[in-house]
Amino acid sequence: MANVVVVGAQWGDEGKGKIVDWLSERADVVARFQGGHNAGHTLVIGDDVYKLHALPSGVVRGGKLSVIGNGVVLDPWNLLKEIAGIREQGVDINPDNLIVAENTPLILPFHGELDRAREAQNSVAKIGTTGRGIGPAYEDKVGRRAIRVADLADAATLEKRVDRALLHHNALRRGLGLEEIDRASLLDQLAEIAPDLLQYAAPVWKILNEKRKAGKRILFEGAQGALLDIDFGTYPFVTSSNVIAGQAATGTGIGPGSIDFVLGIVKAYTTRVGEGPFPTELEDEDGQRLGERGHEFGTTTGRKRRCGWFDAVLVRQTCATSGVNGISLTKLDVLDGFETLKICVGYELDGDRLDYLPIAADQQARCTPIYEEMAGWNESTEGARSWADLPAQAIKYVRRIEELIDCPVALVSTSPEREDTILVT
Ligand code: 2SA
Ligand code: MG
Repeated sequence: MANVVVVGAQWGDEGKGKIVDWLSERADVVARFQGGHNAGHTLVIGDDVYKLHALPSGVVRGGKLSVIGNGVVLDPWNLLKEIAGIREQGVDINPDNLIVAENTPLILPFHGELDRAREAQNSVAKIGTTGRGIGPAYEDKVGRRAIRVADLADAATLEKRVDRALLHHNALRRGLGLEEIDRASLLDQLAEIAPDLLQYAAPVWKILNEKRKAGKRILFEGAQGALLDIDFGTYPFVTSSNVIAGQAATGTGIGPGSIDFVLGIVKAYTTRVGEGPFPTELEDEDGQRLGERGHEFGTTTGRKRRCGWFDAVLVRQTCATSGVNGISLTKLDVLDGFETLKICVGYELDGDRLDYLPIAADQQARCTPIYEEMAGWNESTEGARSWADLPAQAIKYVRRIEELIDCPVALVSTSPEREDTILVT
């Protein structure tokens, strides 16, 4: 398999970090193609724990090229801080092993301020964002007033870009009761950071196409999950980027035909952070137990995640919109010891049975899950490395999921340790 795209197939936090790290060993290039530092990927390598937000997971492995693609929105201060922190852990990061697309839009301090002001304002506007300025930065990209990496190289261009952005943002800020942006100070801040960031700037589309032609293997590392996709997610309770696999092409500048395999990462139950519909959410002891056993707190904001049963309807849907060729099922061990497990196999809406989640918000709210029950298992599956290590009921659970989502299971992950992975052949 040459070029692989890894996407979250639920609402994020499916355990992509571990799988990406596992796959990155076999890749020459690891590229991010959407999102920003709202992502949080935890990598456990031996005794070392790395928490990455904007950096691709490949950075912690030597000999790989890490790429931040144009589909990402990038906070330069945050990136440089993250690089410094990872360097302190003994990892070498330099312009030879990290490149940033020149056409990547920047997240500036006023984007975060706007994001947080809106969230604080009233319940109509609240999405439950990470407060990192992701949404406002993408708004500026689409509104053609973003400041992009390459703009930092020329003072005159930068001033023009800043003026264009301020025209829009100062008007907005007046409405929200925020102070106007200090133009001179912003320009100073940008001038100060420019050389540090520009050393990583590169024509990513060109380099990736050259790598591809030279037969190098590219791993595209998705962040968040397909149900947070701006088009196909539970809008408006979504993130502001396309998260699904097609974005790997537009978010880096390679053709869709260069993608050989799409791997969907799927947690053996369901979680979500922030507001929005969640049909199989459990507000009882079972939900509590999933959260505790699964350590369901966000890597990025530390927020407690909402937990619920596995929703096969939603995963079948996200496997379709991302063209998933195989899934990696993670955190199976969290289900150890449950007497009964439930899987959502359809929804009931106004007396009808649906096999997909409708788009209309009022209909989503009225959908009630139709569950299939399965007996659980008492044995521990933690650390299992082969099918033979799994109890029969756990195998049944995995096989049933495979059937229901209409997509084969390629990997099963049974602990955060990278070696605790079952390769399904
Ligand atoms: P934003 O800040 O505009 O992107 O927030 C909009 C919604 O998107 C949700 N969101 C997330 N939900 C789960 N995990 C996220 N990041 C993971 C982490 C990383 C991952 O561990 O922190 O799995 O890739 C993430 N990022 C955004 C957010 O809760 C809002 O509902
Ligand atoms: Mg996460």
